Amino acid sequence: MTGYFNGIPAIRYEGPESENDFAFRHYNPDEVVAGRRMEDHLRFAVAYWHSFAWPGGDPFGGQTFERPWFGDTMEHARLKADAAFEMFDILGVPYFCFHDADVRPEAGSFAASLKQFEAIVDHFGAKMQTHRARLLWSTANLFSHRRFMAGAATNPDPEVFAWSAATVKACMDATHRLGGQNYVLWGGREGYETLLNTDLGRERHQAGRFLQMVVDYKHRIGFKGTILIEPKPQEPSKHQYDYDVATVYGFLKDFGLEQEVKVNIEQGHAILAGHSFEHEIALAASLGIFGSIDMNRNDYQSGWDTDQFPDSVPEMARAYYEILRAGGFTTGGTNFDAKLRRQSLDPEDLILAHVGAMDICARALKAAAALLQDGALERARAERYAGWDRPEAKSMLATGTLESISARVLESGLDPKPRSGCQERLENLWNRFV
Ligand code: XUL
Ligand code: CO
Repeated sequence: MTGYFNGIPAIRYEGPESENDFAFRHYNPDEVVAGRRMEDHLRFAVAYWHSFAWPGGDPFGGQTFERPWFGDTMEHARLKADAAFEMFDILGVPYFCFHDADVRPEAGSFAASLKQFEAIVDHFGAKMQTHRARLLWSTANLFSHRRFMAGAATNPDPEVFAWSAATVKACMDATHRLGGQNYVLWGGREGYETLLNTDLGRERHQAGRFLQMVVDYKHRIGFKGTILIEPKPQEPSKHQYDYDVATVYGFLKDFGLEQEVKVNIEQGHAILAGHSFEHEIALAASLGIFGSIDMNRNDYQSGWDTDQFPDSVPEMARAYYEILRAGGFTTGGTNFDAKLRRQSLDPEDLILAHVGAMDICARALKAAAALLQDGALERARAERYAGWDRPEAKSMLATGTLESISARVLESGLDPKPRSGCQERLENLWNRFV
């Protein structure tokens, strides 16, 4: 025991009337919602980087947090892992996620860093024998170190491409060894600062080849998890190639990977791209590439990626409605890629941030499930498109030509009548459930 969370009890479900801060009011893992245990629907994961590696800095000031595991030695890294698994137990979360750089100190060479990484992965393996948390996904940090300042796979220097490929191999090996459910690629520096020094076509081709190598390797080692790309439009780079779901889909099609790779959608990134979270989820589902979510909001005024814990049931309900409509998660889950505010210094803050977020997601899931089960919204949607069930409409779409359609319009004296979209009525319906 590290003692870091001393005095904080394991969090249990106590129901909506509870006055205990250290209790769930809505998240009841075993409660069945729409035919599935809540825990199996939501598949919560804690993000190692924000909860255990982030020191509390912002562009105007450095570290505010003091954690006993902050430091560059392997002893620090092991202490951090021990504290992390203690927190997973307190929260009862089924999953966690990490980058290589979150869990091990970097050493003087690639080989030496790899050795330290493998030692920590062994430590995780041992912890997972005696603790419940499993690995939802891991990923390579190809953006923090200065060697990646001009990109990883898209770097003008082939040596950085090689370093990045070797790093991803190591992270995929770790994910496979720990039984991870997915492997994520977020292109933090895969983009550009200025077109004046950038060969956009060449960089995109490098990124495509890189991803093909990742998929090849997945099959060679027999990794059964899902490869996920996490779209984001900008920040840290001015423009990132994985801008949003639509852009990623075009990229996957171009490189023949649309059956191989899905997306990890983050609410804050959707907002930066000028979309809603539910838009990105619904689009990915309709394209057959929905994978997983990072559940962290952005401040709507700030214009950057503030990575805050969710605080709005109505907003999250929209997201879970789309996820349920798409059939729910398979290998994906709800990863809290969220960090405390930098004044939230205490161990309690770390626990309570997750408790509140898990409760919000649970309420949102229940509201979404109730509305889906009620069926009124889906009936209204089906009704709106009912004309397309008619045989002549079906054959027009399947085999029509402009000439044949034009002939039919002239012959029949067709005169379409506008109908209400009923938006306010549907919003009223929605608000009865949330
Ligand atoms: C950055 C971000 C990352 C990815 C993993 O905005 O979301 O933390 O989730 O690299
Ligand atoms: Co993320």
